[in-house]
Amino acid sequence: MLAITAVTTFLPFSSEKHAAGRLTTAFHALLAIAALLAAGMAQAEDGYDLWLRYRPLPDTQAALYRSHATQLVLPVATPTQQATRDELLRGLGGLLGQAPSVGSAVERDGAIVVGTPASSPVVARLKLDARALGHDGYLIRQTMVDGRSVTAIVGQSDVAAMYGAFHLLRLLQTARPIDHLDVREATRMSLRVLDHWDDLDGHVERGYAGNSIWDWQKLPDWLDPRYTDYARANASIGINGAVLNNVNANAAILTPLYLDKVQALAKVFRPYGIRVYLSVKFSAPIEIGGLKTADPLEPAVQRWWRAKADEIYARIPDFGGFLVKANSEGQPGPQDYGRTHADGANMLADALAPHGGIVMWRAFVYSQTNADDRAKQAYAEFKPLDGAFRTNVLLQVKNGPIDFQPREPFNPLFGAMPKTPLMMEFQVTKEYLGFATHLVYLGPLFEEVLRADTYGKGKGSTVAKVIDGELDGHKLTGIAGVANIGTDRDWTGSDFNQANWYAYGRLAWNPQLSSRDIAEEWVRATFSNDDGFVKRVVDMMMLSREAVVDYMTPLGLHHLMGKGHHYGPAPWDASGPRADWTPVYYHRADHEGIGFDRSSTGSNAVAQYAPPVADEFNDLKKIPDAYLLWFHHEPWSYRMRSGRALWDELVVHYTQGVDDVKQMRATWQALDGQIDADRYRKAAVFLGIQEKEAQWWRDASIAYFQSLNGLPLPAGYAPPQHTLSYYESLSFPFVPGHRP
Ligand code: GCV
Repeated sequence: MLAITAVTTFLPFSSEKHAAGRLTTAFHALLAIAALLAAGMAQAEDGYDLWLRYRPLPDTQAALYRSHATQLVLPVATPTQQATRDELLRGLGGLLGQAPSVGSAVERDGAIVVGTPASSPVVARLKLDARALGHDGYLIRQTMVDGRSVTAIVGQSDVAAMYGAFHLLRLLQTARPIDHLDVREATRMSLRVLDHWDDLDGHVERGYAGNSIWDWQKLPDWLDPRYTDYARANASIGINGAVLNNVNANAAILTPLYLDKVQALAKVFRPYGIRVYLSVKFSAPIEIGGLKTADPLEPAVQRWWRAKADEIYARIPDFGGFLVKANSEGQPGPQDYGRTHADGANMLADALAPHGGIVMWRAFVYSQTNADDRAKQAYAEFKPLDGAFRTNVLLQVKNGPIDFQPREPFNPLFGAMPKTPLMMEFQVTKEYLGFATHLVYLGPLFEEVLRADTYGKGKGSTVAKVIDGELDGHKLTGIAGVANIGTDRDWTGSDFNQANWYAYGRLAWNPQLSSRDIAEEWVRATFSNDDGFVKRVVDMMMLSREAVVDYMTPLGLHHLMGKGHHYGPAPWDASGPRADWTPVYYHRADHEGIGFDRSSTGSNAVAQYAPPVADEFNDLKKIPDAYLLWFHHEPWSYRMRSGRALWDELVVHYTQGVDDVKQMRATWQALDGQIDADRYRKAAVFLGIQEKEAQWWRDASIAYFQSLNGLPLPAGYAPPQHTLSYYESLSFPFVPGHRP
């Protein structure tokens, strides 16, 4: 079985496009052997193949599809066209047990015709108009060519046609009907980017899936086949950009030594429509340029960046641009020279503009010397700069005003800067949601934020419409996800974490999609098309986000984790170096009550939202329970909608979180035997870890808050398993993803 995995995983054509034609015959033979060996056997799986497993479909299903996949008619002149052909051969061969023949003319009923009007004479004759679908959009239509029935996949660009091919494969993998297809797909998001917080020494900041997949030491010579498989996976969900290095950037990435390596990666990704971007350090002109200053208004600094941009584009003509973390958490920036964020962003934008590059400037900015509520600081900094940025700058804004917590209200910058393209930043890696082992499907979190109504231009001004440009007429639009990818064999530290990469990509393509539908697609492609299995696993995934909120930070609590490494609960922590990194700053609990008063009687953070939203968050009668303690400080006896006192309600939620994990575990246990043993067992063991850690979060939190309020637990609720001092004594010096 291992041999089969190796065949499907490391097919040489995935990195050697030019040799693809010669290898097709060998490929067919290998597929036939693989299909024979696989028939009737449960195949060992290690998660490497992600949602692109292409395992044989049941015979009846495969037979139905075979009649619609008799032949591939497509051009193979460019690397993207070859990659599209290779993926279809791989996918159809794996799923149907036989790969179609490849040709340039339709020779039989059931051919699949792929291409653009410019690249394929057959497509040109079809006169199917995909122009309204944009550069990346495609259509899939059943139609006739010379009296033969065909499935046509048509886009305006090679990459669009490739996206269409992946769409067709997805339909097959998820056992959807493919006769009478009439699909039209377009995306409104021009930049759909993964941000890697990967350091040059292989460490991944907040990475829980091993080391960085970029093997900088062996680049540019050794091109790990993983790079191609990474690109395939991203292209399959429409991701079209990768920021290769950490926003806490090392200036060395801009030296020729590293630019050669970046160039090599860009070459691997290019056929898949993926551009590379780099995080840059604002002080690079000093660190690697020999200048005395990095002042953005200094002509020598401007010249340095222009020359650097020229140097990069000489190597990588389709280089995407820069991502910048400036004047944030110790990073240098324009404010070091008394300049604004706009001054800094515009200087870089001017250097990139002649080449068509863009700047993603991060709004994740707060300062320990600012006495105001941390949640208000980014808005205060950036809102006055609306309209001050060049047209090739996007402001990259985290989904919430603090930092990727299990639940935050949407960031008030969304809807508040109509003249500036705002780019969403989600975190796909689970820095605050249980690292690799907790099963937390992030689709509902992403969906909740995207559907939140900012009221920026009246009712219906959702965050999705802000970032996709609809609300304010922006053409340059984008979304970024902090990647959860590493060298672990399963890429993401657990099979279920793959769903978060997948969901991020699908929502990046179309922010209106439903997270439940995406979960179903993913489960079908990743595990099984058995309807009963799919329903139970999707239900479990949909429950998982609320579960983590409940066992970690219920009712609007936030930022209660251990300092620095962020592993486990530490609500008691009031230690240095700065108040806004301590849990006590955020929960403000004492003998009387709990919560951060951000209402009009407190920090007045509510005033940063449009009036209908501000009013809802400000008013105790209107605020949803989920945000109560984010915006209000209330006595422990505060009467909740449920009729319970706030303290009792907190305990109920903490306990519910643990119970939900127990239920998820039981669901998974009942599915034993329905998928391959290895992936089943890993998820089962991880759910066990999650249950232990959920209990730990509940108990430590309850023990601490009870030490302040001295109140009894509601009847029937178990006391913490250990004393508060036990929880406080735990120490974790070697947590992944963090350098002590
Ligand atoms: C890359 C949080 C994380 C940091 C991260 C930072 C950011 O503070 O803990 O690891 O740094 O956000 O997004 O810049």
